[in-house]
Amino acid sequence: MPTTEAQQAETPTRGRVLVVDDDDGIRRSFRRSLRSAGFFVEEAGEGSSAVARVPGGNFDVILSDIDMPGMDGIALLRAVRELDLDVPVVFITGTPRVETAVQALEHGACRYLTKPVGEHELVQSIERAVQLRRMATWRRQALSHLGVEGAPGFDRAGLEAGFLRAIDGLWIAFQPVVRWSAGKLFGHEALVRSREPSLPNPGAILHAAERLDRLIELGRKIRTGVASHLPALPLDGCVLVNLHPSDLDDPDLVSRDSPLGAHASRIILEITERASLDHVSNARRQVAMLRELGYRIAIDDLGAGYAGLTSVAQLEPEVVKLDMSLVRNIDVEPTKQRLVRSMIDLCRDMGIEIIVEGVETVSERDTLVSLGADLLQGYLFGRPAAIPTP
Ligand code: G
Ligand code: MN
Repeated sequence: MPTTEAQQAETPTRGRVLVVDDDDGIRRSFRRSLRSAGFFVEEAGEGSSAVARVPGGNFDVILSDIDMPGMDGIALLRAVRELDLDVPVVFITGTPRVETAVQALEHGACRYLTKPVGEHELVQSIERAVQLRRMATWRRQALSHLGVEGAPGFDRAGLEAGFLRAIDGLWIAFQPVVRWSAGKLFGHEALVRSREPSLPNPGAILHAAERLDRLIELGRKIRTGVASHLPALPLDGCVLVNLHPSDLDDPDLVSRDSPLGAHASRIILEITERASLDHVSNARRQVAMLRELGYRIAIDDLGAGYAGLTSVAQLEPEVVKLDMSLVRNIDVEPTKQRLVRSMIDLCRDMGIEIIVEGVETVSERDTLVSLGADLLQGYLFGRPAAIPTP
């Protein structure tokens, strides 16, 4: 039974959704599905009145049609991004087109659904978008507390001890990247690992380093570790090394005498698209210096974050790495296929090499190859593993 406006206001909700569609019937049906799933729903029949509701509307997600008279969905998304950087926007369209899908991605839309959308798919997509919204808010709050001594639960001494043990037990795993058409190895990605149980994964180590203001030290330790393995890796293959944005502030990175300096022509430095480069004062200049030293630059995790393609425009990388979230189940998801194909075409036009990450099944691989992908990485080809020292 559909919930009324009054009931809506009383019941705790699973999230606040703004539904934008010029078709009354479709809007009504979305409203019905979402309300009975426990969401609070507000509606707008066109783009500009939707934008007017965003400030103060406290929406967790905006669900919008793309083709609407007046302000269309893409213009709506642009206007919304000026007001709120985080609110996820889910598009639904009856006429899917690659151009609009790419524009949607560029402006940070989080899903692109094709009509007709089943009730289950609709509710699930909105649920995921609400989770994204909450994670973004949570992350922002967490970041604003980082390193604040005396903040609840901040045990600096304990964290420091764990971090030192992690640094001591640090080791580097390597995962192959293959060039499928040639049946050859393209290179390896270096991935940091630790033996410290309190910091069990790279994310935890990096987070600890952030809180302790020791990112530079960690970055140097990782790069020294990578360099020590270079003699054991094939000379004609490249080595992909992940940077944290703050590594770009480290003078050691741009020094010819740094551990990787002598091997720069073999090294591709990955800069993640998940983190903002805004606070790195001179990212572009540092990247230009890295190029002068002979390094190539890759944008990592493309398609995973909100930043869209701005990092590609800012840094003009030689390589981009498509995030594995675009790969998972690509064999059965036509929307992902269209997006990945257009990203591949776009990169080819711009002369950028594209590596697709996280390929796990033969069927994902075959779909990717049929879409034009050639450089592939993932468990299907090899898990990250230790390289025996020579
Ligand atoms: O952010 P970045 O792309 O550098 O992270 C790569 C991470 O993904 C590594 O920690 C690696 O272990 C993991 N990884 C590599 N290949 C696969 C894969 O095929 N599937 C999954 N789920 N994870 C992978
Ligand atoms: Mn990476």
